[in-house]
Amino acid sequence: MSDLFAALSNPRPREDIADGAVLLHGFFRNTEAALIADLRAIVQQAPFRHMVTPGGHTMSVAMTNCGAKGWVTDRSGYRYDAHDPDSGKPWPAMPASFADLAMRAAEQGGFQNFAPQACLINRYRPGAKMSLHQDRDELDLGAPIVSVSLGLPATFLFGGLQRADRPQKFRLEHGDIAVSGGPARLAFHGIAPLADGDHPVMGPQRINLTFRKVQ
Ligand code: MD3
Ligand code: FE
Repeated sequence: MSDLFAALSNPRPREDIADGAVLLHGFFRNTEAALIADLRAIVQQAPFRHMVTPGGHTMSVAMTNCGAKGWVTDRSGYRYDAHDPDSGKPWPAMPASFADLAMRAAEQGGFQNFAPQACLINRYRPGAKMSLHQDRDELDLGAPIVSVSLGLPATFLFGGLQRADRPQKFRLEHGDIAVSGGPARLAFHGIAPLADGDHPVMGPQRINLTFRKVQ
């Protein structure tokens, strides 16, 4: 594809949403084959599961991980763990296709040398949501979080540093990447209940990959 055609077919590639937060629209559109093949292999080794929050609620989003560490929750709390609690095995390694994409996106967002240690993989089926929350289980809050969306579109809720701040809404589509760091790193955010649909590549679901430096 020529650069001119790429630019014409992706008219709004970059959307700055706050100081430290940017949406990169269509970042991997049309080049997702390796990413999706690697995703399928991870999910075969470490299947999606619905985890339980410390409060005893089963999450509507199903999750798995790849990388040296994975995010888990159960009745005892949230933590990063090197092992999949369902199998006792280490999480699948982070594929180069994942790490390279995250690093290139972080660079576009103004964060050099991003080296993700964990990739949390979220699966939303229609109706699944993620309530407003902060990501604060990572020790190094100087590193950004890079999030990659695949499949059905979602409404991303981006609030402020206080839970009560009214969130702004942004649409996240297949191929979009969000980079959140700096002053936006502790912003409250969430995903509205996923609307019904059937994505041509991913089927009736949305998958989100979030890349994190944990330690
Ligand atoms: C803004 N995931 O896994 S990604 C999560 O689409 C999570 O599955 C959502 O929130 C999802 O924790 C949203 C976009 C995102 C991720 C991390 C952020 C936005 C963020 C951290 C700070 C501010
Ligand atoms: Fe989050």
